[in-house]
Amino acid sequence: MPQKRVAAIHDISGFGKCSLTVALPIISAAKIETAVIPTAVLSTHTGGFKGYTFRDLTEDILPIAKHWKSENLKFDGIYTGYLGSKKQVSLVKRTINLLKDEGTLVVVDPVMGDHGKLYAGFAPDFPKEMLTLCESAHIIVPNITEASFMLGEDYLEPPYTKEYVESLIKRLAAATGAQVVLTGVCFKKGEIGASVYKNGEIFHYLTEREDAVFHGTGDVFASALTAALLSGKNVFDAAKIAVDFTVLCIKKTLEENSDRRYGVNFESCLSDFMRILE
Ligand code: PXL
Repeated sequence: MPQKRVAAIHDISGFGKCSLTVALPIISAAKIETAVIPTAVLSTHTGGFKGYTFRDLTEDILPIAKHWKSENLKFDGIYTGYLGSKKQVSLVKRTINLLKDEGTLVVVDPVMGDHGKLYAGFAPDFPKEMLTLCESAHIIVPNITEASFMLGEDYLEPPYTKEYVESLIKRLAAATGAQVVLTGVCFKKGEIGASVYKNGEIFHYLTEREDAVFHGTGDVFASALTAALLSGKNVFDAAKIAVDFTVLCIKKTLEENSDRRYGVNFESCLSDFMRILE
């Protein structure tokens, strides 16, 4: 089989293990080529560091895509994550249209917030804009905060009822036309997982939660999901693999007493990830 190729469109946060510094190694570990369109270069991510640098690369997004198009490069997948502005959202929509063909799987992670709050720098009307990018996707990967904000609703604290989670994913699927992999699902204390909606079918996968919140785990999850999908797994199996991998990374990180802003030790878990995909 020819090697698969993904275009990953995210920022580079130089320190703090998220976005491209997580997507590149995880998707590469699945033996998939990962071409990148960096949307910005930051010294660190924006979650808890003060005084970070931010080099905006908005003006480079479309020229990079047009150059790739002129070179006739083909992509099996396009995977988008953190985007810093409404303008970037609109340029990334155009980029997807330029680079995709019938066989291209488009995965949009509408990275905007967590635990009921938008990340630093996002205005309250940003989720509505992100929803329009989700319409370009085959699969979207919001957490509960992003899902509820895109639907114009208040965030609710876990645990959730099945009815609430199923209503969220069904309404997001109807609004976007995409399959939905919802993260941060929890029906009772002590568990964490994901719910998947595809063509009217719903699947929940929950596992034991570690009592810790690390930065970048959403990107670890979505990168693992994208890698598993392009390795031929169906969306239900891919979601299960991504949940297990993310929880394993958190467990491994808890063996050391590290700063939560520094992200997870996913590197130590890549060999397990590769084995699962074989
Ligand atoms: O992990 C999501 C993410 C990605 N990139 C940047 C961020 C964040 C979350 O805060 O700040 C720059």
